[in-house]
Amino acid sequence: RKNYSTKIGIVGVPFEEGQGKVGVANGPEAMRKSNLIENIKSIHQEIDVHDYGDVCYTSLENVEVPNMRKYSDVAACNLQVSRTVEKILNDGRICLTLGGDHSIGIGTVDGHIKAKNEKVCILWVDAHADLNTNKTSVSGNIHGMPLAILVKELADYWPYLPGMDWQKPVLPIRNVAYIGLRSVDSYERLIIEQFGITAYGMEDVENYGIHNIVNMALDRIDPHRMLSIHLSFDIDSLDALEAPSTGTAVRGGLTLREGIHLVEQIHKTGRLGAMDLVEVNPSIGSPKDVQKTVEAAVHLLMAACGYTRRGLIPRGPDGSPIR
Ligand code: 4U7
Ligand code: MN
Ligand code: MN
Ligand code: MN
Repeated sequence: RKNYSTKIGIVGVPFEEGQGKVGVANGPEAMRKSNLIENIKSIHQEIDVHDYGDVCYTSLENVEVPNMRKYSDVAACNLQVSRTVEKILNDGRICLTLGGDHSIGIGTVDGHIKAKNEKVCILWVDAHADLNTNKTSVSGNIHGMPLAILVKELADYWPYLPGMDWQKPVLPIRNVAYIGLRSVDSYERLIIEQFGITAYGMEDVENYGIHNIVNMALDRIDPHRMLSIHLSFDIDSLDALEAPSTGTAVRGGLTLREGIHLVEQIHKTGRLGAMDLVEVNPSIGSPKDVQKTVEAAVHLLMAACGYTRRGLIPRGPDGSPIR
């Protein structure tokens, strides 16, 4: 039986130390100022949305790991992210996390895995694979590493990560699928091939269409249709024309229509557990660029809550449509 939860929890993570550009920490504020909460409330009457505010953290002692910039901030912030996501899910809500850069995916996925006793699959919608370790990364930016930190199969490729003992790499790589890839580093590609990770790039979207790609991804990562779905949506999966205000824009990406369709389709499974909307940077581009990008993000988040482009069907007290 499908469970279209009407209980939503929102948390902001104003965090930008996972990459080098200033401004992505203001993503949550930009989405809230664009009336995110009010828009979600207006989807239908039964929606019950609670805003848990922004995650705060205090950086502990300054630990360092080679080629991981701002490591101690990332470790400290993600502990709080994980705890908050776990709590929101345990409150019986779908958890929407507003980033922030994509390094916060470490905490959101970890919290989801803890709340659902590992019964989780991951849909990573991104232009990039975010699968570097500190040994393969050319940038040292941790927003390019979250999946490599989370998956079980890559645990041996990491040195000891101090201050991250709360995070166990228990995620099976077969429960992860990518959609939207078009900028993959050579060591990331090697890992994808070696482990046979389900990975659909833009050429696959062109060949099969977004609807089939989503079904193909779910067939692979959740064949029995019983796992809680974690949708980690990097706004740079969208074409740079539709989401220009992001730190690592890549042209030739998903249209907003394809992005919205994907999220609507995941909502319709009734198994969406948590969604991240990351990498919106209001300091990049013109005011029009920022507005475009933030509006795209808000629409994607609304689709996760059941907003459809067909419009609202008025329903009576028993939930049946009034004609
Ligand atoms: B994002 C990159 F080298 N792979 O590791 C890296 F191309 O969260 C980019 O997907 C990472 O935006 C992009 O720095 C991380 C680079
Ligand atoms: Mn990413
Ligand atoms: Mn990306
Ligand atoms: Mn990025």
